[in-house]
Amino acid sequence: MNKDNSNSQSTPIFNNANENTPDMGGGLPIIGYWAEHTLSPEGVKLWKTLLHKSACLACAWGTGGQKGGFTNEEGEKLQRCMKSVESIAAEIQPAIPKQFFEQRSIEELQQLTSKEADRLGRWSFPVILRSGSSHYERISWNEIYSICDKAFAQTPERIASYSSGRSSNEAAFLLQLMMRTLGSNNLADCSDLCHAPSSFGLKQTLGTTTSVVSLESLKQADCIVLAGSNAAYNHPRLMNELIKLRERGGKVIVINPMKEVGLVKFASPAFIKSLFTGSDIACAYLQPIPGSDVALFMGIQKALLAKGKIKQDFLQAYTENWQAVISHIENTAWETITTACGVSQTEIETAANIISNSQKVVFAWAMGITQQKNGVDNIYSIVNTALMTGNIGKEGAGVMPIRGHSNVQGFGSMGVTVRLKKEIQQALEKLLGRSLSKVKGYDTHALIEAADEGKVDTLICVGGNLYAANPDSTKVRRALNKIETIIYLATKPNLGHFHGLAGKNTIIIPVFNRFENPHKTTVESGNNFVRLNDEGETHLKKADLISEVDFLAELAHRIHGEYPVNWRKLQDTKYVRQLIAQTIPGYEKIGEIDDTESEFTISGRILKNPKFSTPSGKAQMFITPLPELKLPQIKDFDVADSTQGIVIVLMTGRSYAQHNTVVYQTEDKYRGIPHRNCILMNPKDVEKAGFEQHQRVAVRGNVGELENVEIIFGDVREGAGVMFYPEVNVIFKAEVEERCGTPAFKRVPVLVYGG
Ligand SMILES: Nc1nc2c(c(=O)[nH]1)N[C@H]1C(S)=C(S)[C@@H](COP(=O)(O)OP(=O)(O)OC[C@H]3O[C@@H](n4cnc5c(=O)[nH]c(N)nc54)[C@H](O)[C@@H]3O)O[C@H]1N2
Ligand SMILES: Nc1nc2c(c(=O)[nH]1)N[C@H]1C(S)=C(S)[C@@H](COP(=O)(O)OP(=O)(O)OC[C@H]3O[C@@H](n4cnc5c(=O)[nH]c(N)nc54)[C@H](O)[C@@H]3O)O[C@H]1N2
Ligand code: SF4
Ligand SMILES: [Mo]
Repeated sequence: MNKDNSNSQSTPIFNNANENTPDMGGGLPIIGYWAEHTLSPEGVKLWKTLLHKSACLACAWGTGGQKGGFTNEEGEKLQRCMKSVESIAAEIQPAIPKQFFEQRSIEELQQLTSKEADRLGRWSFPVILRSGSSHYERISWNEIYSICDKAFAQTPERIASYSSGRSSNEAAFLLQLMMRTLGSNNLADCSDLCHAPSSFGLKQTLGTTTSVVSLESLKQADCIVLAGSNAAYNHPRLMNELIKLRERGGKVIVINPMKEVGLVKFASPAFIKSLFTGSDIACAYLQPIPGSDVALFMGIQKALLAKGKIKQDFLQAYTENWQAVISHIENTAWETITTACGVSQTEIETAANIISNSQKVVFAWAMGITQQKNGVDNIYSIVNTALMTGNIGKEGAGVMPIRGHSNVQGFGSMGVTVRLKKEIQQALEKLLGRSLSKVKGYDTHALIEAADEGKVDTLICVGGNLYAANPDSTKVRRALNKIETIIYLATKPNLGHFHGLAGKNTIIIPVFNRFENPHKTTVESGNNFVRLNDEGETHLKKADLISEVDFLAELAHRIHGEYPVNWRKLQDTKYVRQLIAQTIPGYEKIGEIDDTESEFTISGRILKNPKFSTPSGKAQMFITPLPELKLPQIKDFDVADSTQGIVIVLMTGRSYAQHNTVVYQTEDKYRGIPHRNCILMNPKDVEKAGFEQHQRVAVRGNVGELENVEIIFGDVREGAGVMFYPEVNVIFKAEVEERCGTPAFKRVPVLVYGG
């Protein structure tokens, strides 16, 4: 069925949505979900958690904290979305029964899907899988620590950590201090798979690593350019800001090869009118070729140049290298640009006009921009556009990476990164009374490579799912198996605990989550706001859980004794916060937060003036090379020449009801995708290949194949398709952004064929 949503003049039209795609994102199903969960037997626990003074677990938009579970930093109420409920519902599951692991062998556990693994319940006592054993078994804390004593006595370069951004700032700080004191810089983190190109690119250009826009500032914008983000799924409260912006006459430009229904029209439960009729979101919806955003932004710049809309005085006063960037644009022909991005000059000019007619533009982006081989160039091209239009360094404007996990940004701030800030390095060296190791640490990509080469003996994973989050699952499994000891700190089981097994000992340490910790903790939102989480308690009454801070401090004490700090004293998180205040730039106020309970915006992050923390104090502009986007041919996939099929580019990402590698529900309601083993394609491509909707096909990447995949039509541009991770990670080895190791998850060439 062709959908025509053009009842409002400015709303883009749907061309190829399938018969199951609803007319708008959000809407009554969300209320239904809330009601179903909050009125169910688990409802009491759920409400208790929603009202607990702690930040939402799910995404980095950030809600909750000291002002109460539903309030954002601007004091606005009713700021919890259904994704928040979804993540809490998973955490308040009962414990996995005590006998469970005696009855289920690891082979059986390996048959579980992501959803089934998550539904097993909460980890509630520590377990170990020993080499040669077929079952996980309970292990005592004494034995855990004695295995750790040996594991952490290896050469520092052979010890590594991986972390995911759900834990606290305090746990993150301890992790990096423990590792760096040891002499290891191997602090791989999920941000390596995520926004690393944003941090890298922003550092080079503006001398910062995070958003320069606060929520308060966003509320003053009159235009938002939203590139490579499906905020309707992954940052639902941002949708309220887009709705309010449209209501005050502002404009939204969406750049995304896939027309996401919620970015066209979104019904938000926060506004009664919107809930029933839906609110228009995009004024212009540009659908470039996956991986071609640099070309599109260069097109916007070229259109602005042609109209004399470049703010030359601003460039002259506050930036460097602008002349080279401008002459590069002038020397790039329109045809080259439009061929590279697959968007017409007229459409690009429309977007450029909207930008130049606006006073305060915020450029926001997520994974469609970063998970590319040229992710850093993408950031450069966005920053260039913002600078050329004078949209950095004033209120209501700027650049805004939309961060993922609820404390992923805090992990970076605390120094859990392979690109440590100079200021932190100096503060740590002062604390240690010696230099930090100069050996370059492994980011996530390098960690897998090193493990596969037998260069890693010990790995500690603070949350996350290293196995399923990475491309080429078979290789990751093999690589992890070459590590002697892996220690997973986790709240709930995931595929990694059953497939990402160490050669000798795999240990699972069950931890409290954010709203259960026996002490206060803090987290940092993507908008640079630090939240305080109250102590809480767990519903798992007979469980043997430990807090991440307690475990890491005890481990560090055993490794380092009292050097350079009294680690056990740090089990009182107040003292960790004092250390953070002394070490981490912008975090001074955390030293008083226990007394004041005042949450705060990190100093030096929000740019209200065009003064930059670069060596020269000016913003740096970089020439952005056009990406080379060649596609392999059918024969390159090692199939017979006569094979009937089509080569397309997959954008791999999230369905509506999953949180990263954890699947909550199998269908993706807003894209009309009925189950996980589907490929969403443009009907024209399906026809070209001689297939039909709902036909079952094989999808082959460069290292594997998924079979029996159902074709679903969608409004994605020709030549592109969508599939879901973690399942799809089995079939491809990704290209990598060499400057920061981020896999090109959004440009995966595959052959779709009869199988
Ligand atoms: N409910 C929920 N919330 C989440 C998460 C979750 O899994 N579930 N995960 C959290 C995390 S860690 C993250 S990083 C974020 C992820 O949030 P997002 O980045 O919004 O999520 P993705 O599904 O990876 O894809 C984003 C969009 O990029 C588009 N895209 C793909 N390729 C290109 C391209 O070449 N150019 C452009 N312009 N667009 C492209 C896709 O069509 C898709 O709409 O969400 C966070 N919040
Ligand atoms: N193909 C493809 N692959 C991708 C992506 C993509 O778009 N496409 N996106 C990438 C991105 S952006 C990211 S961020 C990564 C995500 O990668 P990860 O962050 O490694 O994975 P998650 O699935 O978020 O990890 C979930 C697990 O964290 C644990 N956990 C939850 N809360 C806590 C807690 O409070 N403490 C502890 N210790 N553990 C906890 C639970 O055991 C849960 O099962 O995946 C990446 N992989
Ligand atoms: S937008 Fe993100 S932080 Fe806010 S309630 Fe929803 S999931 Fe939580
Ligand atoms: Mo992420």
